[in-house]
Amino acid sequence: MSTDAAAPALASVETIKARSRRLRGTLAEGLQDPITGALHEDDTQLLKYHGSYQQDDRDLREERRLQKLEPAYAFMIRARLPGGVVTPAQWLRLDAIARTYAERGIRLTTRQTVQLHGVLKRDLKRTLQDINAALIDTIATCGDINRNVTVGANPQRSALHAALYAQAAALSEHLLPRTRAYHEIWLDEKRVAGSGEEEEPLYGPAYLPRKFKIGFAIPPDNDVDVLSQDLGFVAHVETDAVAGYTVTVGGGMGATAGDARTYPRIADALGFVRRDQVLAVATAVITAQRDLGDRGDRRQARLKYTLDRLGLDRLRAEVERRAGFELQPPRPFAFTSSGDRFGWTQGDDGLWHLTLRIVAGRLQDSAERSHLSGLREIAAIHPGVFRITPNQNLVIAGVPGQACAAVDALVARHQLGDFRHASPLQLHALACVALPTCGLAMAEAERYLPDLLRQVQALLHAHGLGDAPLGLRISGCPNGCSRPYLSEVALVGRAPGRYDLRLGGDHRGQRLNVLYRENLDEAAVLAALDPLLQRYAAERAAGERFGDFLVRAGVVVPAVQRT
Ligand code: SRM
Ligand code: SF4
Repeated sequence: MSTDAAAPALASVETIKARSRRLRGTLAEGLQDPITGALHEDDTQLLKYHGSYQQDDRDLREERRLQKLEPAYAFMIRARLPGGVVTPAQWLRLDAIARTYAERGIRLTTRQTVQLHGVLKRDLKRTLQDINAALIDTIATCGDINRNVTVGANPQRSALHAALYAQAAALSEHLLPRTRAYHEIWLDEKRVAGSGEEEEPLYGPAYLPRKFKIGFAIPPDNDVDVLSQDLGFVAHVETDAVAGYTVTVGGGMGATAGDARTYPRIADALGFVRRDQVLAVATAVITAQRDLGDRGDRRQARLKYTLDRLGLDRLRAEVERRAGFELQPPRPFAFTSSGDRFGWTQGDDGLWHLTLRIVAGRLQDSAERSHLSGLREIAAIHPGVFRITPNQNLVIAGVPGQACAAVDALVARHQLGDFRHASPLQLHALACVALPTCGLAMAEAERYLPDLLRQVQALLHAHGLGDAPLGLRISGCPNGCSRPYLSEVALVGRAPGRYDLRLGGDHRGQRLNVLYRENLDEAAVLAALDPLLQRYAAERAAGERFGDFLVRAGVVVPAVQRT
């Protein structure tokens, strides 16, 4: 057998990356083609590394097909905002850009950043230029590369948050690709000799085998769902300063329907590092995954599968060899919640922080509410920053005591204060974007969330559980963008109007839920929940959460729990 025949087949995306002249492809040419609203097929893969996806409006797909028109192509843009921090000046620019070029306002994501949807090809370059003019870029927010780095956003320990944010921002910079493709294509930087051949010392010419995600958690809060990240840093605090981090590896949510080789996975603790070792250990984990990850099968390419193939000890040895130091044993940590704290909190810096509930992260002006207008007015008077949470919510962070009343008045006027009336179920629910923009959606999620919550809330009321905290997450497909596999109750889309019902996650992000019933419509979901809620109301222990009760009562048997 020849060596070639024995080598694993390279996924076609690998070939596209390797031949792309460091992510350039023919993107610049394709942008100028006025005949189509789309880009060349290979370039749509490369575009992701520049922070954008080509999509089409799925509500219009069939109608346009019948009219023999090309799909209604438009682009989603994702910003790079480590830790979700945006200044008021930047917010005002993003708001103006969204109103000028995008549809459906601003979307806060589960990775603490903003997405714009519906940008037309002819406006794509100008939109990216305007975003960069706000001193925000979109580099590496998508694609097989390190993505937006998340940081716990709960505000009560502001000094600590500042330290972690600085560390995460530095790491995000350190992990950027070195190609100048982004600057040439979107920002008109001049091509120079060597353009297209830049060294990529960290990533190499074909970048990573698959996407890569990093999060920093500040116990006891686990709002970043740190155990769902490829690489996690759990902060250990001694005398009010970060002494170092327990490093976790191999988390991931994505699964493919019908492919049992794919699964959500909770990360394992790899070891403990000091603060000054973060860059080195991250580089070592990423290069290990670069060299040892599966490039022949994209469904097996995430770090979680590399880890399961190698085993934790071998991966640790690889990481230590590459980092040039030994990791200390992991230290114990405990989380109490993966949700946000709503309302005003005073930080240890004496300033005030207001966390607003933004349903499914969608900020829009409509007949009922004026979210964008309200945030514009707040940005105009706000001396602090905005902080997006990994639960799709928004913190107005760093408000001096004397300015709180003015912020409150604007929040009330523009109905940004839903959190004051919402039930725990409504406050903490997450939904991914799904239809009409997501090309992978099998069912509704964001658009269905309010309706679904009304139905489940009615069921809770019927059992006297109206105020019971219940974590519910819904995704339009098994990829799990709302991290549904960590939720007490999850709906995972399988087909229009049909969902797998999963139960028994905890509310701390430390236990995966379990498939309870497959492919249910709404009536069947509610019918399945009804007797379980009835039992919960009658049999729960004081303070016991629904997910924990289901496990204790033996309704579901969880596979893994990390404590
Ligand atoms: Fe995601 C793909 C939206 C967080 C797992 N995700 C997509 C795409 C880009 C669809 C596509 O590939 O064509 C979705 C675009 C929809 C749209 O119209 O905007 C999409 N993902 C989102 C967002 C916007 C969901 C949200 O409602 O907030 C989140 C944006 C994050 C960001 O700002 O960077 C988002 N995606 C996540 C998360 C949660 C997280 O990272 O904390 C996950 C699970 C964690 C993980 O990665 O394991 C996630 N998205 C996926 C996957 C499955 C990956 C896998 O290993 O199998 C895909 C599909 C893929 O990569 O092939 C995907
Ligand atoms: Fe799209 Fe599926 Fe992610 Fe939802 S979970 S945004 S449907 S890829």
